[in-house]
Amino acid sequence: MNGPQVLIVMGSDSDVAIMEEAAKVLDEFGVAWEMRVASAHRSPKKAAALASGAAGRGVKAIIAGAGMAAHLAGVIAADTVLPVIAVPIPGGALNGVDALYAMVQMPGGIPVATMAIGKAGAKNAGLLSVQIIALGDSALTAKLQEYKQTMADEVEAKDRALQE
Ligand code: RP5
Repeated sequence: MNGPQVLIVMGSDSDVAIMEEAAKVLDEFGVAWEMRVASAHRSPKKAAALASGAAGRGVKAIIAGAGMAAHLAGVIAADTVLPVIAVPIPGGALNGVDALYAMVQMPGGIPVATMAIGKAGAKNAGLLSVQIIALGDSALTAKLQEYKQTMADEVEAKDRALQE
């Protein structure tokens, strides 16, 4: 199947600048993705249709980013058995804390893996979806190991530079 392995959904096009951090990571690992806008509040039928149709299209994980009263990840999780990863978007009066609480406080039975607020969260959502796909892909697992080693090498280089 040549379709996307990761579906990135966001509540508004105003979320793109944050959510593209997830797409960058997926590009780095050669994982195909698709980015869509669908709102839990403004277009709930579209959000549900994207969720229920994802598995049949070969999608392995869904990343959902939203701000304010961020119900999108939960709404997506209600309509799929695929893993759903949530990214709280900063902004508004509470600067993402509202979205974090809405996403992380899912009732028992509907899990959503909630990341940090903002760009770090979007980047980690990309990485977590790569890790999920890598469970059945040894080449991707090797790339993840290389990625971690590169991070460790960078820290080591910085530490060495401080000793000079
Ligand atoms: C949420 O409301 C979106 O995810 C976005 O973060 C926030 C504001 O949306 P816009 O008014 O910019 O479209 O649904």
